[in-house]
Amino acid sequence: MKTILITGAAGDVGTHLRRELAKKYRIRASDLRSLKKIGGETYARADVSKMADALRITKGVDAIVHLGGYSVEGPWEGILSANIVGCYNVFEAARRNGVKRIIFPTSNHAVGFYKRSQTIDHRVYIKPDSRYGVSKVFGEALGSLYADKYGMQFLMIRIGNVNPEPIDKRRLSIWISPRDIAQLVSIGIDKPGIKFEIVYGISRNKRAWYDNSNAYRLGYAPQDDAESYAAEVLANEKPGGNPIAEMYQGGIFCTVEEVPNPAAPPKKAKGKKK
Ligand code: 15L
Repeated sequence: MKTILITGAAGDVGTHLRRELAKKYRIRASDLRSLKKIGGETYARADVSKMADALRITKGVDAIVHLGGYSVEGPWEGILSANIVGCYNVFEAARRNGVKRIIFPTSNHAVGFYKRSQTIDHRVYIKPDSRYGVSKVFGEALGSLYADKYGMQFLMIRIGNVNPEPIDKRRLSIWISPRDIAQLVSIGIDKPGIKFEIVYGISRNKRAWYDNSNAYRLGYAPQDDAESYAAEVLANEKPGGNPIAEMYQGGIFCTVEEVPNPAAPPKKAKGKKK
């Protein structure tokens, strides 16, 4: 049985994956936070923004699923240390420890500024919609470097939204069920011959904005389709959303005002002309 390290294991996606993959792999679950163990997994507390921690937790594993870091937009300092320094430390620690396989859950937000009217595949130029999206692009680029230079093997999964059910109209296009994401991650761990591949982490959604043929080529056979929930989801959808968010695939991450942006200059007070 292979031993796999899951970083960021206490988060939603990590918890779904640990439950789905508990019987298939020996899991080392790592996080800054404590977590409730599932099955026979072991727990390793770590802050991957520290190289010493990254070196310790990556030792002796067959593959790494690197989920650790911010999973939404956040202040630059946090994104820099958790997602950029953390990602570098994990990939570099893996290299030094001789771990060849890395599954990197990147995000739809790496390409969030494509319009919803477009269908994009894994070869499009990146269009990040946030600092978070940029950090995912960094992970994709670093993986590409480590694959070409050091012969490491990467499956980059641009995840839509992992949830037991799709939660709104946008997610009808990008939803992925826990069992489908577990299947994609298993392909990343076990499929021979992977060098560097980008796929989209979505179920077989009728309303998908992605041409996911690269995932299908690697053997992905999703079992779920968000369409089964469409009637209920659309009945609950409130009309009159933000037009920018509605236009782009990344939704609200594409707007300036509605995502907190601590880096933005303070607004000037209105109406006080001298
Ligand atoms: C993501 O990348 C996030 O990790 C997740 O929390 C959701 O925001 C998701 O994208 C989404 O776009 O729905």
